[in-house]
Amino acid sequence: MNDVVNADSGPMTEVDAVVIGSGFAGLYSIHKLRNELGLDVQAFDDAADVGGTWFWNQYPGARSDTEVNAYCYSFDKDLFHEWKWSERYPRQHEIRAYLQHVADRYDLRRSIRFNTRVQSVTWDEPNSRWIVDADGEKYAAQFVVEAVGLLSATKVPHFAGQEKFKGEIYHTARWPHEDVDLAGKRVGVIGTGSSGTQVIGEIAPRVGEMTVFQRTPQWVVPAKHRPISPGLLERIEQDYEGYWHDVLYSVTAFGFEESDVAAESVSEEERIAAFEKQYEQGGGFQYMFAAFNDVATSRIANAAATEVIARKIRETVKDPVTANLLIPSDLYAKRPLCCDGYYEVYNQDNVQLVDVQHNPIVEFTENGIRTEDGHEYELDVIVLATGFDAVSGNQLKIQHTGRNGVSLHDAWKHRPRTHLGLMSHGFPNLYMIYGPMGPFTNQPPLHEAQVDWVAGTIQYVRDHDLGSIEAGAEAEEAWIAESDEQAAGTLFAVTNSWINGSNIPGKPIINMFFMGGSAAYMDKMQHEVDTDYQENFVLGSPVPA
Ligand code: N01
Repeated sequence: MNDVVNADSGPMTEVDAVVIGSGFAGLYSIHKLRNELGLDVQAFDDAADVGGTWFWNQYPGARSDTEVNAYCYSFDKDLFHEWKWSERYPRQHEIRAYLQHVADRYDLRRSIRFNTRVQSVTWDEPNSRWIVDADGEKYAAQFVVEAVGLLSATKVPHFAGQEKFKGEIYHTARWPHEDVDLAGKRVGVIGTGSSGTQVIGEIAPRVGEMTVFQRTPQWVVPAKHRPISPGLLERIEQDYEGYWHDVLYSVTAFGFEESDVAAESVSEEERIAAFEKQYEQGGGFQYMFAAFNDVATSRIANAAATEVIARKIRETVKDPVTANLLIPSDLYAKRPLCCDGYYEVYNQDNVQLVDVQHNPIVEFTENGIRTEDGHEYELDVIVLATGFDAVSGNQLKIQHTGRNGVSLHDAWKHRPRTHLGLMSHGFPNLYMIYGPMGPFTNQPPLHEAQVDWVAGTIQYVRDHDLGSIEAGAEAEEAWIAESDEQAAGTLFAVTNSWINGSNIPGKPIINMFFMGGSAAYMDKMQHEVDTDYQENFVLGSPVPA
C-alpha cells in the first residue's frame, strides 16, 4: 500500500484492488486476491463488522433457508471440517459467527475498513485505474470488486404521518444489535415475505398483541428445522471435490437432489402425492425443485404445487376467513420461502390479520396505524419487513463514473446491463459479484466460482501486462438477450416480486437474472477462460510506464 500525492486528485493511497463488502463474497474476494494472488487489497464495509447480510439482518427469527451443507465456503476442506454447524438451517448469529471465524482464520480484518462507505468510483483513463472515494479518503486501484449484496439496499416505504408515530419503528434488515424488548407489547408487522414470515413466527408467542398488515400473501411451506442429518457432513468430506462439483453443476446449487421428472408427465394423483411428500420434508426450494422439474415453468405443475399448500392452510388455520386471506391468488413463482409454524400463528388469540390490499394503510398516527376504513390499530412497535431494492439497488447507491465520463445510472437507465452478471461495458476492471443477470441460484457456492473467475481475469491481465479488461458491447447485448429469453420461459417473469423489480415503484420491471441454471452458468464462465477472454472482452493496451 503506497501513500502518494497526486497533483490532480489530492492525497491518495495506491493499492492493487479495492473490495467493497465483507459478507460471504467480500471475505472470499479479499482472501483470494490478497492471500492467493498476492495483491495489495483494501476492503471497505459500511457495517461495523464482517457478515454482510448476516450483520444487518439481525431480526428475531432470522435464519438461512438453504441447508447448511450448501450454505458455507468450499474453498478450504479444513475449514469445512473444523466448523461445527448445529442445525439444518442455521440462525443468523451462527452464520455471523462463522463469517467472523473466517475473517480471523484467514487474517482478513486487517484489510478491511469498517464503518466506511464507498461513495464513488471514477475511472481514471490515462492510468487505467479506479479512483475510489471512501467517505472522503481517496484510493487508486487497478481493480474494483463489488461484493455489495443482492438483497442489501433496504426498501423503506414512506407512509403518511410516519414521523408522528410515538412508538418504535424497525426495518428487519436494519434491526438494532442491542436487545429489542417486545415482551407484552402491541406489535404491528408490515410485510409477509421471507423476513416477515420469519419474524412473525418467532415473536408471536412473546408479544402482547400482534397485528399483521398483509398486502400480498405468499405461499409458505414448512422448513422442518432439525439437527443436521447424522453423518451428512462426514459423508461429504469423503468425496469433497465430487460433492461441490455436483452442487455447482446442478440447476439451483442448493445441494439437494433436484427432480428430472415433469409434473406434467405424471397423473394428478402422483403429482399430489409427490408434493405432499415434499411438504412433509420441508424446505422452500426443495418444494419447488425437488418434487418435479417444471414447477417454475408449467402452469399445470404450478397449480398442483399450490393446491397442496392451499389445502394445508385450510387444515391449519381454524378461522376460515383468515385462512382464505392467507391463500395467495397468484402463481407460486416468487422466491420460494419456508417457515415452521407460520400459519399456526394465526390460531393464537393475540394475533390478527389485516388485509391491506383491500383496506390499505392510509397513515401512521401518534398511536399506531390507520387503514382506509378509518380503523386505528394501536401499536407500541412497528416492524417493517418490506424488503429490498434488490439486485441493482446497492450498486446504484455508489456513484460510478466509467469510460468517457458515463455514469452507471445513465448506462443502466432503461435496465441493468452486464455480461455474465459480472462486468458492465464501459466499466473496465470493475467486477460485480452476483450483479444483475447473474445466476438465479443459492449464492455462496456461486460467489466462490465467480470470485475464482474474477481472480483468473486479474491474473491474466497482469501476466500479459494489460491495463484493463472490459465486457464487450456485443457480448453484453447477447448475454442480456439470452438471459431474457430464458427468464421469459419461466413463471417468475409474470409474477410480481423483487426478482423482476416490480416491488419498487418506478424501477424498470425487467428480468434481472440468468435462469439457465448453475451448470450452464459455470460452462459460460469456463468458455471465457478457454477462449483467453478474446471473444467477449476488450483487453486494454499495456499499462503506461
Ligand atoms: O422482502 P419481500 P423480504 N405496504 O420483498 C410488503 C431474502 N431473504 O425481506 O408483495 C404494505 O419478499 C410486500 O407486499 P407486496 C429472500 O431472497 C432470505 O421478506 O409488495 N406492504 C411483501 O409482503 C427473500 O425473497 C431469508 O404486496 C408492503 C413484503 O413487504 C428476499 O430476501 C430471510 C409495502 C416484502 O417482501 C426478500 O425478502 C429474509 C407497503 N408499502 C430474506 N411495501 C432467508 O434466507 C412492501 N410490502 C430465510
